[in-house]
Amino acid sequence: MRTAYRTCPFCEAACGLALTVDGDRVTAARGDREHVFSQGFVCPKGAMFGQLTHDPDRLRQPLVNGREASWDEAFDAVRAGLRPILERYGPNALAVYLGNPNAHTMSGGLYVTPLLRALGSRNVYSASTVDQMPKHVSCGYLFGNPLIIPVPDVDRTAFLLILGANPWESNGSLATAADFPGRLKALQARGGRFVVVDPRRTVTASHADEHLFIRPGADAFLLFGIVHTLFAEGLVDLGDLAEHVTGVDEVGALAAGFAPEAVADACGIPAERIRGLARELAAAPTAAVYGRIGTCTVEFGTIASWLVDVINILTGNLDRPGGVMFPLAPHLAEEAKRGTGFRVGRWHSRVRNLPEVKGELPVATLADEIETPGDEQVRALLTIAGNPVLSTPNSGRLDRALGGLDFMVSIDPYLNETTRHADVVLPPTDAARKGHYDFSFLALSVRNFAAYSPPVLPPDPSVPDECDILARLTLMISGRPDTDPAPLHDMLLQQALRKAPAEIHDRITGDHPAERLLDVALRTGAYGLSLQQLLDNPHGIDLGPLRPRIPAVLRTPSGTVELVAPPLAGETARLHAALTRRHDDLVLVGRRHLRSNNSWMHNVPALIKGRDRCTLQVSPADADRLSLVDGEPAQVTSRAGALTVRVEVTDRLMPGVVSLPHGWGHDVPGTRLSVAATAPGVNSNILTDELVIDPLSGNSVLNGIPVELKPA
Ligand SMILES: Nc1nc2c(c(=O)[nH]1)N[C@H]1C(S)=C(S)[C@@H](COP(=O)(O)OP(=O)(O)OC[C@H]3O[C@@H](n4cnc5c(=O)[nH]c(N)nc54)[C@H](O)[C@@H]3O)O[C@H]1N2
Ligand SMILES: Nc1nc2c(c(=O)[nH]1)N[C@H]1C(S)=C(S)[C@@H](COP(=O)(O)OP(=O)(O)OC[C@H]3O[C@@H](n4cnc5c(=O)[nH]c(N)nc54)[C@H](O)[C@@H]3O)O[C@H]1N2
Ligand code: SF4
Ligand SMILES: [Mo]
Repeated sequence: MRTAYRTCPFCEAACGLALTVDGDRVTAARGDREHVFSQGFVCPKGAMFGQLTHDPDRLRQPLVNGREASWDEAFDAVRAGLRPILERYGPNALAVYLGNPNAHTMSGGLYVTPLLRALGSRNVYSASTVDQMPKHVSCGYLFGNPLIIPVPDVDRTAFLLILGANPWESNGSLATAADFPGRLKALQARGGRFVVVDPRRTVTASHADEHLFIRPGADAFLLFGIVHTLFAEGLVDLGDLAEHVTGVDEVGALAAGFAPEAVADACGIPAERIRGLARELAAAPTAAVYGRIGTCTVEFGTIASWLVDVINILTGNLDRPGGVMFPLAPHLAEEAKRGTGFRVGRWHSRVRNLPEVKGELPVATLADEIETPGDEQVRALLTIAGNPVLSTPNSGRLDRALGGLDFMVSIDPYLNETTRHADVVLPPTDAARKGHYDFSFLALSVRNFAAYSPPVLPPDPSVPDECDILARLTLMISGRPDTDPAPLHDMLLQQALRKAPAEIHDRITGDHPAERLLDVALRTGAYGLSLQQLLDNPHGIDLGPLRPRIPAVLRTPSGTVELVAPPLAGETARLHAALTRRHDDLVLVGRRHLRSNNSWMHNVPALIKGRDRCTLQVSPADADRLSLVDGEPAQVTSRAGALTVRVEVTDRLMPGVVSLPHGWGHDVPGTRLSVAATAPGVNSNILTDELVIDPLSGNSVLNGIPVELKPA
């Protein structure tokens, strides 16, 4: 028995785990008390690291047409399936869907981009357009690069306004903060305050100093009401930031039509309270506004995400301690250079003419591209670490569309609702046999730190590493011999070294291709670290609190924070017109539970035991009005679909709003999820509508879905 230390790969919090390893099994997982960032924090999902690793339902061999096959047979089948389609119809006939865990694996960080380059398809889709794409777009316009995203400095702020996020259960997103609950408690203990805006009284809201219900989809109105007040009451004060910001007067002009009185009814929040929030944000010694899923997955998601930072800027809180700041990850270099700015629409989707954003198209239109005949029709699909049949809007339609593909291949450890459609499933090794470095989340962390975890268990000779799987596919797609992934590994290393100073070339170390690429990035990164230093520090290396980075971080053409890009001004006019829309009687929002992670952790007994969590939460007022009884089934109908689910009456919901979690619905035939099937729940995305999107980002609308409800 030994103890091994490893970063938890399951959510964005990046907690350090201390794993007990007995032979080739991980028998226990607890929080690593010495970890520089998480200091022993662990949640129930991280504690199940061993159970997830050794889940008997995990695939350990590829499946070809549903039967177990050798890896050579499986790659032969992929070649035989893809080659005729690519030769006859070209690269756009093969679509790729990238799921959330790609942000949590080194293969996702290092090997997906080369694969997409080799393929050259315009049909690239990902979970980003059911998640955070509005934030990328708003930051792209403001700062010139969609990956430059400021995070709330929770450890030093005096006032935190949280909109549409429930970090007590999610542990945060686009803000890596292990033990988010502890950090919020510490904020209160040092005399600070935090306010939550959410149509549901979440666990986070119940710990907050104040909770405000808001009508789903209305955050952009609320935030404009705050901006209006800042201007009307002379509270705009950019402080040291002033010389680096352009467009302040233009924002004031855009806000003119959104006085608190004008937006109050649309938000369901009194005008005086909106004004009060503006005054508190302006008066606080430091303040941060933070918005997440509830502000992104709505029709005006980009405007809301933008206004979050507009307020941070107008109150002088961008890039200062206690406000919102830009992390500096150890694999990235700090260099001041003029940017070319951010643009979208380098190509458009074929059927709905939706613009490309960050190299991808909205997943809300994937079914259109598969179903609609034509030259450029999508005929084949590659999914990597994704379950779009449960996670994307109108998933009933997508489920049917996948059944009509000519060929589908999935890289995934589970035979689930999506991969059951695949002709070939390629299962990667489990997390215990992978090294781990957070390329995505160290760039979003509320404190700068570095951590690398080498594999905890030795490689399993019968299961290739995910980097090898992706390398072989990349070679195959380039029409090169693909039985050995090494030529691609070598090519990527040479590419990385070409940009690195000559003196580090002979110093690169690493047992694995991904480790060597990481070593190059660390040595050329901001802190001049090396792989060996990270290996020598299994509890991580603390790199200190966030530091101001403006102007070096900016990549706009002007070199300033550009407050009002033309697309945002245009969208503001559309938002203003929506002020007078009639409210829907009843709308659906989602929710997350501490023991669940999107769609793929319901096969661990300890995570699903206890009472049914996939219930439709309804307020007492709505239950009365609609004759719904707690514990009884109700039928829910939307434009896209209908389902029957058990009702849970709770005063945590704002009247007029009902809530159902996503990621459930494990009762379809053809999967291998024996535990999940015992408590399948229902798929909330049967109800969400693929036809409504946030036009600036292409993000799906997953909250505020109009529904009808009746006893079943
Ligand atoms: N209605 C509604 N829908 C939502 C949301 C919502 O709030 N409401 N949230 C959205 C959000 S934020 C997200 S991120 C998406 C998630 O959407 P997806 O990424 O499509 O779904 P996941 O459930 O995360 O599925 C992850 C898949 O990766 C597999 N997997 C796990 N680990 C690995 C690995 O190491 N390698 C590989 N290759 N595969 C692996 C799992 O088996 C699973 O099939 O869902 C979105 N959908
Ligand atoms: N336990 C657990 N942790 C997770 C995940 C998980 O599935 N389970 N998923 C991970 C992923 S991929 C992500 S992206 C993050 C997401 O992290 P969060 O954004 O913190 O997670 P959610 O619980 O979806 O919080 C969204 C909140 O928005 C509210 N809301 C809905 N509509 C609106 C609206 O219009 N306005 C406002 N103001 N609020 C609204 C909902 O009621 C909900 O409380 O969590 C990550 N962590
Ligand atoms: S909060 Fe996230 S990173 Fe931390 S243990 Fe839980 S799942 Fe893992
Ligand atoms: Mo997400």
